[in-house]
Amino acid sequence: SEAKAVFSVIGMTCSACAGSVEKAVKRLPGIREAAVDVLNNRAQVMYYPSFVNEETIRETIEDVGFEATLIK
Ligand code: 9UX
Repeated sequence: SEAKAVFSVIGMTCSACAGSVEKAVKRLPGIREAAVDVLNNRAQVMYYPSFVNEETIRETIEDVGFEATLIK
């Protein structure tokens, strides 16, 4: 089954920032889709909980250089 997580992502100032977050998240195992909205500071991720969890996704966003908080 599939789950959805929404993160607040602070510090993205351009669409290339959003692109690097999307790319990093999509490289994780168990990700179905990642969509990053730079204007609203949001990242929405559809994932398979058997393979990856919200904290791993959150830490991956932080590793790219942005502050990420799970909001949903
Ligand atoms: Mo360009 Mo966005 O260096 O922070 S990727 S501004």
